[in-house]
Amino acid sequence: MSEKTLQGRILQGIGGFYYARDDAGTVHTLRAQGKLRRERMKPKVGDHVELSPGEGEEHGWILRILPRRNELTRPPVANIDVIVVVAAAATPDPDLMMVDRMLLNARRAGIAAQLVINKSDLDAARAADIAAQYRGAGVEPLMVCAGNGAGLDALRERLWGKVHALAGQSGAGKSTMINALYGLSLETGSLSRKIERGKNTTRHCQLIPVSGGGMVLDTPGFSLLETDVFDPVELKDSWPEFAPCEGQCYFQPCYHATEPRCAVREAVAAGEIDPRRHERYAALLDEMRQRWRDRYD
Ligand SMILES: Nc1nc2c(ncn2[C@@H]2O[C@H](COP(=O)(O)OP(=O)(O)O)[C@@H](O)[C@H]2O)c(=O)[nH]1
Ligand SMILES: [Mg+2]
Ligand SMILES: [Zn+2]
Repeated sequence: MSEKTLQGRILQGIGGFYYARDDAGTVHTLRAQGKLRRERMKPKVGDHVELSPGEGEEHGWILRILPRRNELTRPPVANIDVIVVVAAAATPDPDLMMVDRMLLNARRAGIAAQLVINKSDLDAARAADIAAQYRGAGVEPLMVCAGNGAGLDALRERLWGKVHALAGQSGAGKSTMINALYGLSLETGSLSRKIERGKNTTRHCQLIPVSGGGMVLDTPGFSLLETDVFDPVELKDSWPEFAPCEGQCYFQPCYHATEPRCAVREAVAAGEIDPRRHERYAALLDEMRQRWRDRYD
């Protein structure tokens, strides 16, 4: 093993091999050291690692995984800066319950979320209405049209230098958006010939470095729809627009669902919080209460 150690970031992992880029931009082919395997520390795409580079045709080794800032299980990725939740204004009809679930899961994972409403060319009024629903929700909605590029400069600017992943309904325009943002061609664009060679069409999740020092995660079916079971009283913490009301309800704690003299419900009635967003919150709360009751079954 080489004496030299470097730091790198895992861009991709396939069949026990990992591809990590060091600070100088060199991509190393690596395997995880036995010690990591024994400790069941499985490297994830996005991990910062200490590595020992291979010599010649030999692969190198991942010696250590540096502490993670955040991580997801499916897909197994770590240290994502922003999750871009993409919803189409039309075709397919936007499923805002799905959007809210994704925002919840991003928040629970400790990852910032950016809401992007695509296909604003198809229904500008609907796009604006969706954006309005997320006022105060901490996702600064952007309306774009990946098809003709409208709004993409603003989005690119927000994502500049960040490691980001796009999530959303199939057909919402995620691939089109990534290609339009970065001049990529996801189906054919490859990180490295070496990785591609001899592989079939199964797509793995990979980080693609883009201009500005950021990276975009290319992954088949990033759903972000699985929520762990947790105490339903915590659910409200993932609705930033409720925060100004916190502590002002008659009941403490308050679930902000059906309680009388609830400051959140009053804010909804006063038009300060979007009623549809609150309605979906109440539905998710019912679901979590049920799951919480059934958690030992
Ligand atoms: N009208 C319109 N169509 C779009 C736009 N963005 C993507 N599409 C189309 O929507 C379809 C699905 O896009 P795709 O990128 O494959 O969606 P994905 O499943 O989220 O990756 C394709 O036919 C795209 O051409 C847009 O801004 N406007
Ligand atoms: Mg796609
Ligand atoms: Zn309340």
